[in-house]
Amino acid sequence: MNTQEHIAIAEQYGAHNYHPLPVVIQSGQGCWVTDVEGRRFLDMLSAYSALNFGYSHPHLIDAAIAQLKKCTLTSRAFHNDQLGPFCKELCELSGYEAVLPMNSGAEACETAVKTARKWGYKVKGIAQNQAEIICANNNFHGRTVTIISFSTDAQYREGFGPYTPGFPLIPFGDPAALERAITKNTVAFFVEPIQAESGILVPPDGYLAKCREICKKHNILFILDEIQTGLCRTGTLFAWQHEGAAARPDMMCLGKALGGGVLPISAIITSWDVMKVFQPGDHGSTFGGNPFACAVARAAMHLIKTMGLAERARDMGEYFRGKLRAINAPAVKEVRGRGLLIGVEIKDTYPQARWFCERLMAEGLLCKDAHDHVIRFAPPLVIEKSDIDWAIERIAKVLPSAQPLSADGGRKPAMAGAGH
Ligand code: IF1
Repeated sequence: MNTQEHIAIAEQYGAHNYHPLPVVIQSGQGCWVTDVEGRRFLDMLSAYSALNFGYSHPHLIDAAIAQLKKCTLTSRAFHNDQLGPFCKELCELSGYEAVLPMNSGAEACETAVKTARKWGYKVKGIAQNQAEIICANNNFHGRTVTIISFSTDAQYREGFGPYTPGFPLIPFGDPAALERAITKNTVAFFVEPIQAESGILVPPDGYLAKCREICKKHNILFILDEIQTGLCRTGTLFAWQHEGAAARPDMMCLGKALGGGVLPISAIITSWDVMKVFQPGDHGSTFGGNPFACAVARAAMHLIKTMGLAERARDMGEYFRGKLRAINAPAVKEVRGRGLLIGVEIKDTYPQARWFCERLMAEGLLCKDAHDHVIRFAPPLVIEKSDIDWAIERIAKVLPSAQPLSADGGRKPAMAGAGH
């Protein structure tokens, strides 16, 4: 089947909850993919930071195949020989004490919410059903009903009510707003260290450390969603580490790259003081902690420890941002980001980011808009300098080719569902 035929059957039989670029990927190696027509593309999205190790990394594929042949699933009704080592290695890597494994990122965030609420009732002594978890405007933590209940994005919420109560919202990047929002019922502040979906928004220096200090002072949990930013993406193992130990959260949500881009596995990690709130039967998942995912995650953690990925992401990110800034196209408002999580914001007098992504695709480079006006570049962390140079040649051709929109029309309306 060719590209059009693949797209046609996906459209006919699959729900229309995405609006993908019209490329049908068949295989991938490192940072490069090949489509069903045999064309090659440089991937600068990495499945939204899940493919930090690139496609088909031999160490991950070998670990996956070995475990696949042994045992894939036991459920938590029994022990399996991968779960314990996985939890231990994740604790050693992160410096935390206890792990609760799940599957998707959204499930990890749900687990964080449940944990914080239970901690509030059992440890802090908050009155039943009164717990509040403060979240930030423009957050993105996933798609479940509870999580979209605290989204501020109309498209993610509309038509999915009634919503879960208990999530006051404050502006991102403003510690004073956090302190003002805290009440006697507050159990946690839950936030992304960099808001990726909202356009790679990096908070002011010192923001996370200040938030941690406020949380400590008021005895509330400081919880970071490192699902997209974690595991070396931003140039440190976790994004909060840019601010040092002063920003260390009480709990983190991890996902995406934890499964090496091979399969879904997520987790919350925290202290025993918090994790102790769970008793057998309180929470769980059929596939959570399965030996297949744990074995692959262990291989992914081994790569993190041995490949120098964080330094790579930092150096390549700096190099890439420098080259992007040097392009100096009139359409560009700002180039920002940390490590290899990079956003190029387009001025609103120019076409939307999708327009650029389509043209970059025609040049052999795959990337994705974040909201309407930001081109997101987040390549696998194994990317080579020569790949970045190759990309920059294409980007330097496409960015300046955009013409300003006519004064009367302003920005053209997005295509339906253009965000995804
Ligand atoms: C989609 C965005 C990225 C996440 C953070 C939790 C989750 C995500 C910080 C949930 C997931 C993905 C999901 C995907 C698009 C994508 C995304 F644009 F929507 F925001 F990456 F930027 N926390 N992000 O980024 O993890 O349940 O998906 O495993 O929903 O379309 P998940």
